[in-house]
Amino acid sequence: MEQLVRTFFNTYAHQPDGIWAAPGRVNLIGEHTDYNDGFVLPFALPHRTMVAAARTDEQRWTVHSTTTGETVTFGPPSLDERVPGWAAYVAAVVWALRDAGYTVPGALMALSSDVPQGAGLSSSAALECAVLTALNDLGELDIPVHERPSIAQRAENVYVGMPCGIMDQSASVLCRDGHALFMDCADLTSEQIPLDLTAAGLAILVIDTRAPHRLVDGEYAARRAACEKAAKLLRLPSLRHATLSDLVRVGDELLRRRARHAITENQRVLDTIALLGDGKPEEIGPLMTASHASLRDDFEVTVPELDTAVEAALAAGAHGARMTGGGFGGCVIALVPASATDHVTAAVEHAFAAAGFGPPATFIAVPSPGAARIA
Ligand code: GAF
Repeated sequence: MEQLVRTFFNTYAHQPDGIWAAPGRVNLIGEHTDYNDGFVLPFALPHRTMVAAARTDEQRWTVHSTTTGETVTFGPPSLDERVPGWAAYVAAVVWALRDAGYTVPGALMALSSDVPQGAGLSSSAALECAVLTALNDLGELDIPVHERPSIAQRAENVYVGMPCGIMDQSASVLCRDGHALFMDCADLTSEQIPLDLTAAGLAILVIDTRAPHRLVDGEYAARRAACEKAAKLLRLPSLRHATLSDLVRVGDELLRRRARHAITENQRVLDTIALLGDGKPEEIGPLMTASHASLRDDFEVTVPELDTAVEAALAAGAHGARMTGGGFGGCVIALVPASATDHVTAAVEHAFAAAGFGPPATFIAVPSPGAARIA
């Protein structure tokens, strides 16, 4: 934080009005369900994007990235003239706020982040939600908290052009310390689910495969389109309303598998919630592993690095393991006995070396708070 304030001062020659932060996330279960009006269960990571910001009287926004060292200035962002690169996410939020009818204050901003980028841990949503929270406070916009994820999602869908669902922005805004966020993406209602893994002698080990995202945008959009096509075929508003017995009416084998993932994954989220409610967190492991198998076989969004990490973690004693996030690279989460963390980590590292993959990065995920002003 001190470093960020120093950078802000060196860039703009005065102090920021405050510092805001918003986290990345892992998703415990409920993958590729958000845009099907389904259920998700993410929790926020301690990794976050911080924004030091000061209000100005002009309709201009200047933003400095401590990652790239660049400073970018833009006027009111328009869809015809996009701001390029990382600053597009900042411009996107300003655009979406203005589009939603808010009078957005001009601002000077400096950003820093420890959310790994391109790892499927929602670094884009962390950036969007940190900027949105800062602008809300600087401009005293009083945006109801439950409306903020949709504005950030619209920024990404329309301005950036990524057709993501609502999960990541919801996690970044709404998550609470020590809890996972159970959300129904059909009506956007949510419930905070206590997740005290330490008390249960468990840990969620995050394994960042560092596999480069392959074709992620096009493939993500293709999965979303396939789900929408399957729902349309079934004459349903979304796959949320489909059941396994409907699948015989989907003639196309590929669409059938895509739909089957969305249907079975929703049930796995509900089963996970039930087990957590019964105080049996270690028993969610098989549901996580089944989720991974479905994402691998039916939804086809895994890559060999993700499958290898899951298999190695399970073989080394994890209760369950699955890819988390959009897939095509990124991270695996493994539910492990806390005492077995080092053993599972070593086993995954060994399997990666044997397969000729570069070394993975690992850390323990601790359920952390959502977006807020921190100074
Ligand atoms: C990405 C998207 F941004 C989310 O909306 C969600 O669809 C996820 O992939 C898959 O569950 O993180």
